[in-house]
Amino acid sequence: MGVVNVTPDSFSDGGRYLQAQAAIAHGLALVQAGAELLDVGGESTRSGAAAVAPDEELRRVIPVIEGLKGAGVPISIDTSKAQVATAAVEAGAVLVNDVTALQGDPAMGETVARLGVPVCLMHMQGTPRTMQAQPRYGDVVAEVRAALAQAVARAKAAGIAGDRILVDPGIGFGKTFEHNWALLKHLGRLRELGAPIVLGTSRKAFLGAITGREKPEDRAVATAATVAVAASQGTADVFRVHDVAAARDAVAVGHALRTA
Ligand code: PMM
Repeated sequence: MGVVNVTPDSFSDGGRYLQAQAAIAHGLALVQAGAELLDVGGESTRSGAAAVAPDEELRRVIPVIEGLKGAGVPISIDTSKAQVATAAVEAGAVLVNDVTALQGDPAMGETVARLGVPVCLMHMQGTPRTMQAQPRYGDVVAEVRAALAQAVARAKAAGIAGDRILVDPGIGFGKTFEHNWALLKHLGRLRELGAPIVLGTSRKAFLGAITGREKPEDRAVATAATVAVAASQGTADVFRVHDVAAARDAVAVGHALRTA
């Protein structure tokens, strides 16, 4: 899954048209690099990030989804708003990636059920604004698994079919660096949930901490290492990454090791 962020901090100035064109070109380049799915998002979920109004989020993502729907790969919409999910699916998206696991918008569960598309339920402790203040767990793996089990139950109660649900441990979302490593090491314990697992380690701060690489764009090799490890363990089904070519090679390495 290649990441296409349409946020002001991802693409420098220029008009909205230029911004959409840049995002579309970037998405096409990710497909060229081997992405099998593109995740389009218009709201930054970075720690401390402010919320974006629905109208603004729509203005950012819809032209990009329309521009990418002929790219030959399915499009995912990274949003926690039912209104944005609806418009995105009408524009051509076929998966809703909700980092709040249906808790950000009370209408999201029923909306996804009505749209009939699959949904990725990600774990987060707190909200993007507060999540890194003091993440706390007794047993992080058990607690994330339990919270995701509840999220799956919530999704089913809203009418979403069980075979349309994916789960994600939410690396970096209300977790210390140690929590992230523990989740990566024991990711296989999420298999008990019976849902495909999405993993988003790409360029995140816990990789900067061990490599000394301060700039996120310098963390592609470290990201690929996490992808190779999870692929060798067979513990993730979808890798959400910015650097697709490196991640593909890492998947190939992990898979070869797993099947040797
Ligand atoms: N991470 C980010 C945004 N969306 N969605 C899922 N399912 N999993 C993630 O780990 C995830 C996500 C933050 O990363 P970005 O700001 O670099 O896109």
